[in-house]
Amino acid sequence: MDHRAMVRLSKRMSLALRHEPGRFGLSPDGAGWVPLPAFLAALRIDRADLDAVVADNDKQRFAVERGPDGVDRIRANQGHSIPVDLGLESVSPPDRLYHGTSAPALDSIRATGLHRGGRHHVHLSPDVETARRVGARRAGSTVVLTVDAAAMARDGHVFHRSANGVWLTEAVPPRYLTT
Ligand code: HQG
Repeated sequence: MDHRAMVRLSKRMSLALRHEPGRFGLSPDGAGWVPLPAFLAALRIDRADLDAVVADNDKQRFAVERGPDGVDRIRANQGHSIPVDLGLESVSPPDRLYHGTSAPALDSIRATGLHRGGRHHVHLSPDVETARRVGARRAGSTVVLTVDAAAMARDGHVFHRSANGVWLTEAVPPRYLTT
């Protein structure tokens, strides 16, 4: 598979595991896992292609492991819009986290803070470079906001870190944000 084919397959896998499993005839369990044999059949791919995407994925979006029934299973590490409980523990965050977005969203973010939208959490990056890449997916010039995660944690906001290092929290009120 060339790089473009891998990106295309990664997007289909994300769609099936995070957003529209029903469209592929799949029903993830409560923690988001799908048995690998069913997943391969639903997406009409073979194990080698799947392993290539899982291993090479720039953001380690997927986890594959042996399930308690002895069957391999797969899930997305984060980013779901379907209801799943990833079972992530709450962890205390670094003092600062970052959020990349686009300039047109700034007024609204300054007024109401960061919202999770269709996802389960607001996604925050551990460093400016990563946040810039996330923000660059949007039209308009990229803006990186600094989140005072230390103050949020002091004030009782809960943070999780996904298996691929993305920081997650319910919402970020405007007072913790600076540009
Ligand atoms: C914006 C990708 C206006 C927010 C990335 C963002 C990430 C507001 C957009 C992961 C707002 C939501 C998540 C407000 C938030 N007013 N706009 N009050 N609050 N927004 O895609 O953080 O490739 O749901 O700034 O790499 O961009 O999917 O979130 O622009 O890790 O693995 O609303 O998705 O990972 O967009 O990206 P998203 P995100 P994957």
